[in-house]
Amino acid sequence: MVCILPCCFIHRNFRLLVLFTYFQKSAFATHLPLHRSPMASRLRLAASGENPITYSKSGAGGEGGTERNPEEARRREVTDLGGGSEVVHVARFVAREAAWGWFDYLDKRIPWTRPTIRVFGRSAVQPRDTCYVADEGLTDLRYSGHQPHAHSWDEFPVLKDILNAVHEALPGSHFNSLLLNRYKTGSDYVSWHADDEPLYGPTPEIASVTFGCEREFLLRKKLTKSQASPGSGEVAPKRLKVSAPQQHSFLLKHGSLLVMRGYTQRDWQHSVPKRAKASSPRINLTFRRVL
Ligand SMILES: O=C(O)CCC(=O)C(=O)O
Repeated sequence: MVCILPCCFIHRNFRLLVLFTYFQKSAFATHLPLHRSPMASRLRLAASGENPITYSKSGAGGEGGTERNPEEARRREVTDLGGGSEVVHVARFVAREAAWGWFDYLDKRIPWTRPTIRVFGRSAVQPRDTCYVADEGLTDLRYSGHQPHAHSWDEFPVLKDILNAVHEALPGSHFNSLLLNRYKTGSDYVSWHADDEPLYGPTPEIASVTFGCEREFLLRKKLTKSQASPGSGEVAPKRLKVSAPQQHSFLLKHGSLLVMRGYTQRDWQHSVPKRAKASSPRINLTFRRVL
């Protein structure tokens, strides 16, 4: 008896100690900075049910690596803008590490220029860096009085990898040209416009892939003629009531894909406004099909 009592006491306390250590560990584990390790970030994505396309290290920034996750399609968000216009958003299109590999490659290897363009009859330096890549023999692209030089895909093999990934995600698409933009800081932007140049036809599909700093992408409905000049009728209305255009906002994150379809270019405009808080560069690729 003398011997049994201390033994029970020690045994019980030992169990308590084991339980305490276990709970302390698991509670601590949930507060570990998971995002710091690349492996952990993949685990975190897997745990959250997000299924990015993943590329082997050699594919990111190298040529050809394509270890893909075929379940990527699950995470797409479709926004019906009405009137036959649609936007598809895939927040995790490219896995984080691969996307940083591509960012570094594009940042260093693309021959970025900042051309002078014409806006509302005035010359101005375009408020972002740009580059254009296209198949040979296509109609030249011209916007804001500027005709960019068309580079060949062969100069940038990584762009072919990204193009293949986009084609895989969007069955039936056949992009043959690409406009690249680099926003160095939050002061760089693209103002309201539509990619409604006739060379893309009436219902172009435009696929936009983002790397680096996340930025807001805005869409607003174009005003109809009567909305744009409400006083132009025979009888002037007593009070002009111009309603605000419909607007949508998407936060385009590192490795995301946004697709504009249907009549989006005919009926809507888009922009990436200045943002003081965006302190690091963003690279955006818009894949298009010249008809
Ligand atoms: O940077 C973006 O997300 C948009 C680029 C764009 O509007 C364009 O290339 O026409």
